[in-house]
Parts: sequence; C-alpha cells; structure tokens
Amino acid sequence: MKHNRADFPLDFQFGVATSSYQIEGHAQGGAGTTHWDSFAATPGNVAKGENGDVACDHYNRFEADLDLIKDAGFDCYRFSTSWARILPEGRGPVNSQGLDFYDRLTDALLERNIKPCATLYHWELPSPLADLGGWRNRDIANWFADFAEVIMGRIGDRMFSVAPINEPWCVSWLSHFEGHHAPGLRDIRATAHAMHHVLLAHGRAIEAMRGLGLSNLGAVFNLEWAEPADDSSESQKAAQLYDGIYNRFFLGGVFNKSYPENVLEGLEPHLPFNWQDDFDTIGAPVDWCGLNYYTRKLIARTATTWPALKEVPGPLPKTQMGWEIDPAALSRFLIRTARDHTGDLPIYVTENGMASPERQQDTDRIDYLDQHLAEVRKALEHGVPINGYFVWSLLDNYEWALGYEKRFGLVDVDFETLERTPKASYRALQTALARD
Ligand code: PNW
Repeated sequence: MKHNRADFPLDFQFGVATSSYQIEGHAQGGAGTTHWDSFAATPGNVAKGENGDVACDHYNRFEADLDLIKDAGFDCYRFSTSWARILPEGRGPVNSQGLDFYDRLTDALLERNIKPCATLYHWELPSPLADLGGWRNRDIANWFADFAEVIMGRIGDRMFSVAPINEPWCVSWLSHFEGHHAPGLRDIRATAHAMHHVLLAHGRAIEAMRGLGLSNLGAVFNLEWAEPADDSSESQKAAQLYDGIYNRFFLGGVFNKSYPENVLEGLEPHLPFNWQDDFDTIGAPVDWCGLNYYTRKLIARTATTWPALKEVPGPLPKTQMGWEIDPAALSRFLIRTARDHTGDLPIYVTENGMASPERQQDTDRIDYLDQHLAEVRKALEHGVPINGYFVWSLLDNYEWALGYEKRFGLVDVDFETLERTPKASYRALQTALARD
C-alpha cells in the first residue's frame, strides 16, 4: 500500500467492520426471526432468495475470525449486536445464549488487545416489532432504548465505543421509500415516520446508555456525495435535495437539532405530529461521529411526485456493486461535516471499502483503499479531527438484497465450505499496519 501507520497521527485507530446478520448465521443459538428473514423469503426481494441463516457461521467461528483481525494488525473491531438474538421477541424474555455470545466475543477481543466498537442495530429488526409497525411506530424508540440497556448492561463496561444505529438513511429511506431493504415499503408517509423515529430511537438509546454510565458514544451515518448530472439549475437543485435527504437530514437532526429546509418542503406534511419537540432527545450530545463512505451519485430531476429525483449513470470507474469510485468526495465530506455539523468532535470513517469479484489478487481493492486513505490524510492536514478509519469488511458476507455474490471482504469466504482465505488486500494492510 501507499500508506502506513507512520503517515497518520500516533493514536489514529485502524479497524475493520462487520455486522451481525451479515456474518453470524442467524438461524442458531436461539435467535428470534427478523424482518430480514421474511423479506428474504419473499420472492423478488433478494438475489437467489438468499438469507442470513448460515452466512459466514461467525457465531461458531468467531475465535478464528478474531485471530484474522489480530494478525492483520487492526486496533479496533466494529461489530453489531443482533436485537433478535438477545431479545427473540424484541422485548421481554432474554435469550441468555445470545447475551453470552456477545460477552464471549468481547472478552475474546480484549484477550487479543483489540478494542470492541459496538453498533446496537445493523438492520435485523425482531419480527414481533416489525408486525407492530417497526420503524413507523413511535414506540420503537422506547423498545430500542430498553434493548440498549439489556445488551450494554452486560457488555457495556468493556466497550471502547458504542453507536446505537448503523446508517439511519438505510433504515428509513432505502427500506421504506425505495423498498430495497426490509420491510420493502414504498410509501412516503412510512418513510417520513421512519426517518424521524430512527433518530428518536438513536437519542433515546444514547440517553439510556448515559444512564448506565457509558462513555464514548457516537452516531454512524452513511454519506453519498450528490453531484448535479449537468449544469442546469434544475439538476443543481435536485442534487441539493438528494444531499438533503441522504446526508443533511440525519446529520442535521443529531448535530444541529433541525432538518434541512429543502427536505421539509416536501417531507413536512408526512412527518409525525410535533416532530419539532423531539430534537432535545434526537440531539442528545454524542462523543464522536462515524461516517460510512462508498460512492457518489449523479443526480437530475424527473417528472414524478416529490422528491422527483433520478440517478444518472456516471463516467467514473465502478466497483462490483456498480458504484462509481470517487475518492475526492471523501475528503470533501470530512471537511464539510466538521464545518457544518460536528465542529471539534472526533470523526471516524466507520466504513469504507469496495466489492470486487477478484477473490485472491484484489489489487483493485488495494488501489481503492489507497486512494481513500490519501483523502483521509488530506482532511487531517486540513485540520479535521479524524481519529480512525475502518475497512468494510473483514469477510465476504451477506450483502443484503444482493446476496452472497458481491464480495467486500479482505478475507475470501468459500460459501460451500466456509473456508477463509486472506486476499492480497489483507496482506497489504498487514504490512502497512505493522508496528516496528
Ligand atoms: C452499508 N445504498 O450499506 C452497510 O453498513 C453494510 O451493511 C453494507 O454491507 C455496506 O454498506 C456495503 O453495501 C449500504 O444502497 C447499503 O445506498 C446500501 C446503500 C448504502 C449503504
């Protein structure tokens, strides 16, 4: 790689990220069913109808997987905790096997001197709560805060950092407006409610964890740079609206206690009553901000109902996901986020990486990581307080609606044998992260 540890501040943290449903193998250990199980079982939603029942079987193989993290030289491991594994009904009775699993995982990380960075929710909502309306139901903020207390009551004392929710845009817009993720709705009112409730749930969980005495609590957002497809003022406005919906709505709610005007123009009639009254909870102080960055989009207007946006194919090189590679947008985002939202608060790049069909010699991934780390360094030189960078992902895994074909791992997984094989990118990072 073109960079190594010495190019970054002394206490800069390098990490790798995964999520529970994507790697654990959900159908074991007494976990309850989730809305992803039913979504995946409905024909047409997921490539080949694949689901997370077995995934990488990390549930049984976590010790060996943590050895891989250790041997690569990572400082931190960002994992998520499955709500339905811990509370099979979403509320009420605890599955002690589930709590035990995260307890063992935590200790196994500490034994290896790897810092545990937990995300409480990375998308597998327990089915009984989904049946009650899931993210459309305001009560979810309290159900979620209760879950936060259960899991962090057990492992919170040993966490390096905790974030309640991974990517509020995906939880709400992608899942309730675009219908690409569970629950697969296409409804603006459901979307607006989910957008607001996911932030409210975030804030309630922060309050609950403060109550437990936890510190180093954060929020994790996914950002996509919106570029006007052409220089018409229409496309310019469209790109600003895309930016508002995708990026500024969620950052604004948590850090500025407000939603962007250009989004409210269309969304306000669909938001829950008295949404303005929730900003003290939504904006509960956090200790850091996590940004997940992969790509940019070219945006133009279309003649449909609000928001009337369309994505236009762009000219940049693309990953296996078909996502354009635009490293420069990462430093722009880091600088802008500090300027407009987070000020002096530490920022972490909590996900960055690419899908590639190359299962061994993934030099495309090495280039991708190199180019994005260069942008992190640029933003650091600019004075942005960036404390760490996490690669998505350790293992090839269940890439949601796209199933197992899209491979984001530094380590190849053979989904027949579940055998793990480090790729060239893993070796390159191992060299870059070595301490002398
Ligand atoms: C992130 N989009 O998800 C997630 O945190 C991971 O679970 C996922 O595997 C990774 O990125 C790669 O996709 C996203 O459609 C999924 O815009 C989809 C979108 C964005 C982020």
